[in-house]
Amino acid sequence: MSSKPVVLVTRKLPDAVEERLKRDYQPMLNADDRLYSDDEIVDMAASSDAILPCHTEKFTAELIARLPDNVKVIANFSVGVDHCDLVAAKEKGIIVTNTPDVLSDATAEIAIMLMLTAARRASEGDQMVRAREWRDWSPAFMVGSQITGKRFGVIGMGRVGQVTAKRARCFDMDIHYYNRSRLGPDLEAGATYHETVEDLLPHCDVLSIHCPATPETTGLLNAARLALLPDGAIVVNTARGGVVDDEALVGALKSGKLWAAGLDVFNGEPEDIHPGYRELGNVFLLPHIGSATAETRDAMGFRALDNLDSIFAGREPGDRVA
Ligand code: 8YV
Repeated sequence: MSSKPVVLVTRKLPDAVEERLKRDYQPMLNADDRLYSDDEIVDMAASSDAILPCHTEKFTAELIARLPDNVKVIANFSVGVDHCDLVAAKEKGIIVTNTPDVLSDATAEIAIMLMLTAARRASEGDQMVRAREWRDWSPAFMVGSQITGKRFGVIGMGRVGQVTAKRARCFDMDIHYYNRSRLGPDLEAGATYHETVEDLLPHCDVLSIHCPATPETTGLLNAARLALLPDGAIVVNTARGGVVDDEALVGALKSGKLWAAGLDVFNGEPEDIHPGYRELGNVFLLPHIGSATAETRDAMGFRALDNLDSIFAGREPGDRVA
């Protein structure tokens, strides 16, 4: 019987996922959950048939070129694949997969939470109570912006965008969206399609970003586009920081053009995010936890393993992206 494939697992994964890995593969686990350097990845890859990474490991063209030929697969534990140079992987004959679908509900929960926290001044309120600065109450105290019945705009109506729009409908919100292609009537579910981002923006009391980070979407939400939003709009980002021009967003939050923003993802995360965000009261900030629920983490791991199982059984994986 041939020996089980060796899988380099770059981060600590949920127990149930690691159990399945131990049952079906020879995993190289990262019990301490330490961030590996490129050199360490290359060293450990010398004896690996596959790598199971997270978005924390950047598979640049340079790193991919350094991987030994025995590495046949990069089975990501993530839906986003902007941390992988897919062209370089394809050229080297490495199969790349991701984990779509399974994190849509969890990410939609965070997007709705960010919308509400931004609208209702949760950062300021929480800070005030913790700092013992809450001294009074009046009808004018901590007045927020109500979202019920307002317009909810989505850039990128893929799986996460669709679930988030569905949840927003519970607040009687009117859904508008931009997507590279228009959805069929079933998936659109009454939402209004706009052919360009510029057409969409004037219709967004809340704008929620759900498109992938690609060269085309880098800096998409820039000063010119922010100016097209209605005054007092709210921006929510659970996709990738790269879609936003930080200087422009900070400027719009400072000037009062925007009411607030709720952000889970950042350029330069985790440590090197735009300093303006930390100083503003009208932003609610989270540390990239869109998919961080126990249920979803298990499902992401199992989905990555389903892809590996298919590949090592000689079948096409369900979620191949390169
Ligand atoms: C994950 C994400 O936590 O899957 C993605 O693309 O952004 C996150 O929800 C992370 O990427 C896991 O590697």
